[in-house]
Amino acid sequence: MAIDYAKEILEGSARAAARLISWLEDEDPRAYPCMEKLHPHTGNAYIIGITGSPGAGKSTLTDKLTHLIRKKGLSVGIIAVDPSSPFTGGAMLGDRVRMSRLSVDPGVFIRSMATRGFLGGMAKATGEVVKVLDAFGKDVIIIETVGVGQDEVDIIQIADTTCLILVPGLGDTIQSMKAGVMEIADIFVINKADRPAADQLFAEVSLRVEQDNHIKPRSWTCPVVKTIAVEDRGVDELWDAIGQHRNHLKATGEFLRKRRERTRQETLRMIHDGLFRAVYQELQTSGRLNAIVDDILERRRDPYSTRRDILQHWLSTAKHSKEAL
Ligand SMILES: Nc1nc2c(ncn2[C@@H]2O[C@H](COP(=O)(O)OP(=O)(O)O)[C@@H](O)[C@H]2O)c(=O)[nH]1
Ligand SMILES: [Mg+2]
Repeated sequence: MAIDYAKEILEGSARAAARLISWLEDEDPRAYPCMEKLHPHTGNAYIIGITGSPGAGKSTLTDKLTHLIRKKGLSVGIIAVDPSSPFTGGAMLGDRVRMSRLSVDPGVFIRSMATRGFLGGMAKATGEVVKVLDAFGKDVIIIETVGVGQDEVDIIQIADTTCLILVPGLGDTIQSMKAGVMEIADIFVINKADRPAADQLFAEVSLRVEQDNHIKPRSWTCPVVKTIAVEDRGVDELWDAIGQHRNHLKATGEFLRKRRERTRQETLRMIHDGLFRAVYQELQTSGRLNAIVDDILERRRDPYSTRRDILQHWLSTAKHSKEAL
């Protein structure tokens, strides 16, 4: 009998959720029958992205925000993605300590993920984990990630509302900010507002938002919120801003449009992955791959007609490869 984590998760088992997530991270094929069963129970959670430089206060803010959301009677799932500490676990340990009070609350599920550099990518794994927590019944899911590379931009695109955390004096001046980073933000947060340079950064960011709106008018004007995460200040305002953005998305139809686009991308990616895996397996098991590479390397063949031949061959034998799908 296959282990039915889906059933256990729907019955409220955090242990089963954790196990299924490990399978997903390892791309263990046993995860997929469970995910099929969970799919009808997904789509209800609201997804918040918290991004910014290391040390900006993302974990502290996530912790405080989570306490606030819990007080409103909603449950929370937290996914901490930290590509800067792939194997050491240093930053993740820090996050765990910071969120220690939360970890004893059954209404909160915390998962740290480190990049492993596998083919599937972090964004894919994070998207799957979001679905598990969604089906598990979490009302709000917070993804904390360092906002640097493309992988992180992809991760943050999973979120309905993205908060970019900026800090005075961390080199987070508006000039140094890449256009792409500005564009992914729905809400700007100036954290560590206890620092003297906070007002200046606040003014800079506000001006930049105004200018950007002028150049390229958007139906949503990004609010700029000041917080002092360590003192639990400004967190109410942040939660209000998130609520306003959510209302805006729903009222304009943008919410559904974004989710539809995400589903479309995901469906195409899954077809892509599935086909690739099937063809790759066939090449591996038949032992043809090395010979093909030698042929191309020694100019006996070219990669273009080779691709066509491989796909044609695979299609003609596809019925034998059915189990690979
Ligand atoms: N002064 C001050 N320090 C803060 C504030 N928020 C967080 N910190 C501190 O900044 C450091 C990094 O915070 P952390 O939440 O781990 O940042 P992350 O790397 O973005 O997750 C910690 O030592 C926090 O105590 C704040 O509002 N003011
Ligand atoms: Mg952190």
